[in-house]
Amino acid sequence: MSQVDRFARIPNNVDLNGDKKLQRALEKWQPAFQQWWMEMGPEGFQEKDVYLRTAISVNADGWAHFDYVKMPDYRWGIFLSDPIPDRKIHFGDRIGQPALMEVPGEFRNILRRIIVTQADTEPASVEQQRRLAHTAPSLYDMRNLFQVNVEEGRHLWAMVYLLHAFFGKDGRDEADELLCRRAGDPDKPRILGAFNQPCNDWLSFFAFTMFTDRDGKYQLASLAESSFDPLARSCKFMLTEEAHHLFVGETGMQRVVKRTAELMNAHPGKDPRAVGAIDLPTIQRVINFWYSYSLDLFGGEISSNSADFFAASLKGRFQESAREEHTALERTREMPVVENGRLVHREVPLRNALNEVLRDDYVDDCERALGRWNKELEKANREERLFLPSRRFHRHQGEYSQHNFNLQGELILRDEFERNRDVWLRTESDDAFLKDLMKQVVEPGKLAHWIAPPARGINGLAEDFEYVKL
Ligand code: BYC
Repeated sequence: MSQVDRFARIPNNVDLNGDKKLQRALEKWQPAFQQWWMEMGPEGFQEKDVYLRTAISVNADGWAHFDYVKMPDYRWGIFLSDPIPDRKIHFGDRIGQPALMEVPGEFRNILRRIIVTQADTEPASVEQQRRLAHTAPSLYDMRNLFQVNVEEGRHLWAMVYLLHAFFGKDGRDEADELLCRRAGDPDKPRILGAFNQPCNDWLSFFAFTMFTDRDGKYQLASLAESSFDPLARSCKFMLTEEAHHLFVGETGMQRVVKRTAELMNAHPGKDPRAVGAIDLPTIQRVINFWYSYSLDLFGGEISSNSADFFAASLKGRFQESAREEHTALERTREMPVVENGRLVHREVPLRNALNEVLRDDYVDDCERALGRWNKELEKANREERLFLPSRRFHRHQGEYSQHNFNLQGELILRDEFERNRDVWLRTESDDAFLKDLMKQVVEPGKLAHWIAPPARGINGLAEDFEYVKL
């Protein structure tokens, strides 16, 4: 088991103390990170005591410690899951060879690009969410927001460690750049589309942690299969923390849907907005918006990059180890593509379709969560149902991005899309309504009118525990 140094300036289980050059480089990056956190982290709450969990080991039983912490004092550290002795590469063109402990020259550029892309999403999400605490529906939710934020910060550390440790000066420069780009800034935007979209209300926050963080789960899981062992082990441990972020999103949406159904039943015939509920069409539009941007995060349906990543054994499929065939050669994947103004089926070599294969697993997972939200409607005897739009709807990357589709995935003309835009996608007036509705609630145990209470508190504590001391 790897030794965790909890009390070092940078907590770690990678023996930083034994590599003075790396330690110095990371200790130089640390104040820049902290400055970024003060500038771009949660606005207005940096001095408050927050009941947070901090990673302190990589043991499955008891990896986290819970206590009050001021966010700038959070112990962001570097944790890799324990190594597997004599690990062998289990997919791609290098099956059977020993896992890589260093970066081979020929893979340097693509591996760096994968790591930088992963890294860039972490600070981006913190930037997108930095003002949300001002409208938190409860102390419980505010605390969850901060928990997600500090852990995204730790995930940035996980990737920056890899850049510093394995990519020399290029890696250090990339690590500096990660603190310079800004979510939504037209002059220095974040790399991937979803991370430049505004996330200014809690319905968007829950949809983001449900759909966008869930892309994170699938990307991290495929990188946890990587032949580059330090990346695989970093991602494996990140997934442990990620599970809570997905919980926040999925149950947050569920609590909103539940409350809406209650208020609709209590006030039959009334406009739900007039009785302080978030109406189902608004919830659906917010789902459509974040789901479609999150689908884009898997990249193009047909991608030579994905084939290269797999061939080089750098990025596998979801649960690659559990699959039967690990070369992904000699198989194809059928998918609809647009040709001459019509949707037709095309057979694509499997290696070029791996983004779509990963998207399949993601879509199934999203459908499962939708089922739970609809269960709330069913339990309340409502007939309305929420749904996921077609994966072709409102896409900005890949095969479908040059065309227009309706929610069912039928090819339509641009005019028709534009005529329906405000019915299908969140509008400025939705944003204004949500802004007006969402007011901060800070009394322990109390909740905003538009959301149902959580099923239980954090870490076995009561719902009215003082999760943030204001
Ligand atoms: N926006 O061959 P293509 C998370 C670019 S989220 C903008 O179609 P490829 C988290 C692409 O970079 C998980 N650009 O796709 C969640 C390429 O550009 P270059 C993050 C995009 O390369 C919430 C070009 O289009 N992790 O952890 O097979 C909170 C053609 O690309 C987009 C990763 O992304 C887009 N949506 O796959 C906090 C894992 N999509 O190179 C955290 C690492 C594609 O021609 N990244 N492009 O300039 C990857 O594995 C791949 O880069 C992608 C794209 C899956 C993103």
